[in-house]
Amino acid sequence: VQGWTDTKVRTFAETFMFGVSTSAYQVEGAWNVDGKTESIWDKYLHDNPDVVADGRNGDVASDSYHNYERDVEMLREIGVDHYRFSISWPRVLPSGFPNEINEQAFQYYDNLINELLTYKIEPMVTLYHFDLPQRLQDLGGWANPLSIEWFEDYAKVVFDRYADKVKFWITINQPNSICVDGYGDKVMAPAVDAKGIGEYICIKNVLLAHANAYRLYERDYKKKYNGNVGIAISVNWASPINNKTVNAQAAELYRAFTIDMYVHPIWSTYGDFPQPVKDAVAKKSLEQGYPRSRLPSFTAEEKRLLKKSADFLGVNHYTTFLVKPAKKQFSVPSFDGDINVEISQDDIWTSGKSVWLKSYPFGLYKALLHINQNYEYPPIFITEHGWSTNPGLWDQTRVNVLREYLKVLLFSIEDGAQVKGYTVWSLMDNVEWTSGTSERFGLYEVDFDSETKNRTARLSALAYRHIIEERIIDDWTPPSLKIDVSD
Ligand code: GBH
Repeated sequence: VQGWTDTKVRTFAETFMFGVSTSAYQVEGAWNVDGKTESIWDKYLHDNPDVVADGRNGDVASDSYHNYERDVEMLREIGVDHYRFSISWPRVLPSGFPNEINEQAFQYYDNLINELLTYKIEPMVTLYHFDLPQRLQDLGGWANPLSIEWFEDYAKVVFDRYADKVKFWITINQPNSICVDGYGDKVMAPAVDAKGIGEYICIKNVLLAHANAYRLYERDYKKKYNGNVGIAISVNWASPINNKTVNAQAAELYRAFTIDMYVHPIWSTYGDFPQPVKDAVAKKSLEQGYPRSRLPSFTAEEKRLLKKSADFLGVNHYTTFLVKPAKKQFSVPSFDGDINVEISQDDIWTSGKSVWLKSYPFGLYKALLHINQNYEYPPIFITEHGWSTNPGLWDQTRVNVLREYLKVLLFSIEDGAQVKGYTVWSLMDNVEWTSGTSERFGLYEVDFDSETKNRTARLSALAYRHIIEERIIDDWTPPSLKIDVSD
């Protein structure tokens, strides 16, 4: 673009899709209703109630299982083009396998999807958003290479049921959270914490599970239904803390481990993990006495399977980190030790309620530029972007942050980023994993103390509605917090 301060009015195209997102464990509740079995998150938080900041787990959550009509009413109030939600694997396949299909559970998703279609809201379905059936975890979860087949079989059941109605599919949400936080730490279920080993096994299997599901759709559904299948990847930005060469190199390596690790196997011209990641893990592994790299390799066939196994890249972008080489010692072995950097954030950036969440809108531009430069302008969907606050309806900071990032998104699109849509995390307050309900991400506030989990529009819901209607970013303020679906 010419400059960031020109007076040109930039608008989102009519075809640009605006939406909001949720995930099954975080909103559905009904954790053991109608034959649903435990997911790894049910098990983790049932067994360790103390790890949840405010003690509120996903047993009831926002109770969307019993509130789909109200949820769709909220979507109509905002006027979204699409709704991104996820299907709970242990709800529809209680054993984890398709030997037993839970018809009652599917009724819920039938109702939700039909209600969306009635109001011309495009369903965007995530097959896996962190809630593996515990029964499959007992068999090793994503560390077992058979998980690739388990996922394919589950995907087939869901594709069979909804391919005629759902045109946007996301196989897996954020492999880094699943694997680095779940297999190399206790931040996320299943809290395996097999540092330096578990992450990489999991990443390999999750990527192949994605690719297999993509190939399944391509082979058996694409011709007839013409839907799009992608994967959602955490693409936060990372800048050197200052322009010293060592810091620039550290930031580059950090991006290779956090972004390219997942994007490169699918979108690069030769597939496979990024070379700097392969080199770094191999070198450390040998130094540490392992006979081979702790990072497993892909066979030639697996690389072919992965290459171009997505119709679009789902980008989850929240924040930016500042990077420098580490002074401290990390555990040996570990993912952090393999990268060997320290990350921080600038104190002058506006802070969200979550400790890791600070606003640096230009980071979105840099992240999209990075994708374009390295992967030849893939079609992109922003599948998550959002902001956390305390409870309360007057969320002016969220409004400001969404507007600032959307302005930057317009610049990015003007400069060539192939962004087809944008999705706010989240439609409503929900269970923010181990933070419980202490961090609120919703455009709608949820009263978790009320029997019916009442939902009320925040200022940001109205501001977002205005953006969707006008397709521009301005300083509009609503006369009141009243929202009416009929006008
Ligand atoms: C997304 O993750 C998730 O997809 C979504 O379910 C979630 O509700 C939303 O964002 C808001 O968090 O160790 O300090 O980094 C965003 C990435 C990864 C950020 C895990 C928080 C743990 C805290 N998240 N991370 S920290």
